Amino acid sequence: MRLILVAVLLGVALATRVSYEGYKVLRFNPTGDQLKLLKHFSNSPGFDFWNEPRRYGGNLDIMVSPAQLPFFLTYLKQNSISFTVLNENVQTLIDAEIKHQEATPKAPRAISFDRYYRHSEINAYLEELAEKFRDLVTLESIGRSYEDRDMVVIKISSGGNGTRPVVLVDGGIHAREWIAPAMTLYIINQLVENSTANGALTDAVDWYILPVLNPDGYEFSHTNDRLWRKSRSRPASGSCYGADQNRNWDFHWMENGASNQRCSEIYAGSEPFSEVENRNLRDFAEAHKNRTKLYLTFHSYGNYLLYPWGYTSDLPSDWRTLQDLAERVDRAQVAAGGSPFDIGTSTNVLYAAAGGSDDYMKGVKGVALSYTAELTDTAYGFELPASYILPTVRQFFEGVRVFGTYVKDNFSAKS
Ligand SMILES: *[C@@H]1O[C@H](CO)[C@@H](O)[C@H](O)[C@H]1NC(C)=O
Ligand SMILES: *[C@@H]1O[C@H](CO)[C@@H](O)[C@H](O)[C@H]1NC(C)=O
Ligand SMILES: *[C@@H]1O[C@H](CO)[C@@H](O)[C@H](O)[C@H]1NC(C)=O
Ligand SMILES: CC(=O)N[C@H]1CO[C@H](CO)[C@@H](O)[C@@H]1O
Ligand SMILES: [Zn+2]
Repeated sequence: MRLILVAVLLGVALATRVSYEGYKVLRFNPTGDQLKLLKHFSNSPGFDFWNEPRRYGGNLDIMVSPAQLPFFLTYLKQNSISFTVLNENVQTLIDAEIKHQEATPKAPRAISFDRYYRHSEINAYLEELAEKFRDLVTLESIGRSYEDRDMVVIKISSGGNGTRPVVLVDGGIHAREWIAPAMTLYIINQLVENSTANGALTDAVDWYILPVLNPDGYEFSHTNDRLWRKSRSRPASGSCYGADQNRNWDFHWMENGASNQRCSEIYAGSEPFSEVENRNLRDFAEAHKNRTKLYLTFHSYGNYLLYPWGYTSDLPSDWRTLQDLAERVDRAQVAAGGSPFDIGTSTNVLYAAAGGSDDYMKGVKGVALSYTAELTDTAYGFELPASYILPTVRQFFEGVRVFGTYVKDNFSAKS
């Protein structure tokens, strides 16, 4: 009986997974005119823009369904738009990933970064650390997600009684960008469990880290649709769930690079802060804004290190400081074996997007140093095999070390 039940449940789970069989990812290096043509497809069924070119000559990757492919290829030919095939069949990678996720032992065991962890495993890890490292770690629930998941911030503080400068970190605002929560977990792991090597980063600075800012979307991307991006809030009408949480912050909301169409991947939400997950982080950031000196939010992919503004191509008055620090971060991660990041404002000439968390933290919460990191530039895009997790997060941790050292050197009382 039980076996049959398990089989039935498994069947249901498998049946509800979205298939990307025959979907291809095409990579373009479009001219300005070509980009205009290609952008017409950005909200069409069967087309998924995996990224946006950040600068002239940058890459644009578009996933196309098998149904749309013949027509699209003809269109490209007629308009003399060249491309390369980045991925022949997205489902092949997803199948391999599912197999690996299932074959690799799950928690409880020492954290190992050899697979992507589920939201419940991530929270369990935080609890384990809070129990084992009572002098260093406390947890704070900042609220529940739309589907009632606990959003837990880990506070790493070796003392100072709440007077030290704070570095605020999050990841996973976009569900399918799995390397982002993995990066936040590695930072936690290194700051807490590798204090011999990293004690200097926590002896004068407090770290507040939210591993998954979109837990419902993240889980949905594990169980139903690997390439889900948005939150999972129920629409007032229609069948398109969720909003792009990185268009939903209340700073120049909807002014640029966002959509008011519910089905769009960049739907900004019905109003600023329509998404409860963002409200939760907003309130937490408000409570600690006096001490927060640096905000760092992880995404993938493309190897970009971006700072405000995203809503306009205007530069903030302190852009030199932001640029210089980003360059130092990049040098450190390159020295650790990473490939170089493109550095600049989120708008970077071509692609404005208002309502992002980095703009909000700087523009509203007054966190001068605010960055978005788009990790990895492999041909896998979001479908980064688990074997890449450890090298990726190790390399970028050296950049995180530069961020933390900068905050310590510039903002701590050094008492
Ligand atoms: C920390 O703050 C509390 C209350 O604000 C105070 O009672 C305590 O003495 C402080 N501890 C240190 C080490 O400063
Ligand atoms: C601790 O940090 C050092 C220095 O970055 C690194 O070489 C080592 O691999 C880390 N150890 C663990 C267990 O992560
Ligand atoms: C932040 O600092 C300002 C001015 O120093 C003070 O008025 C305010 O109460 C502080 N807010 C918090 C949340 O500590
Ligand atoms: C403004 C300021 O004091 N900047 C300093 C921050 O700390 C770094 C060292 O990590 C210095 O090089 C900067 O001059
Ligand atoms: Zn993203």
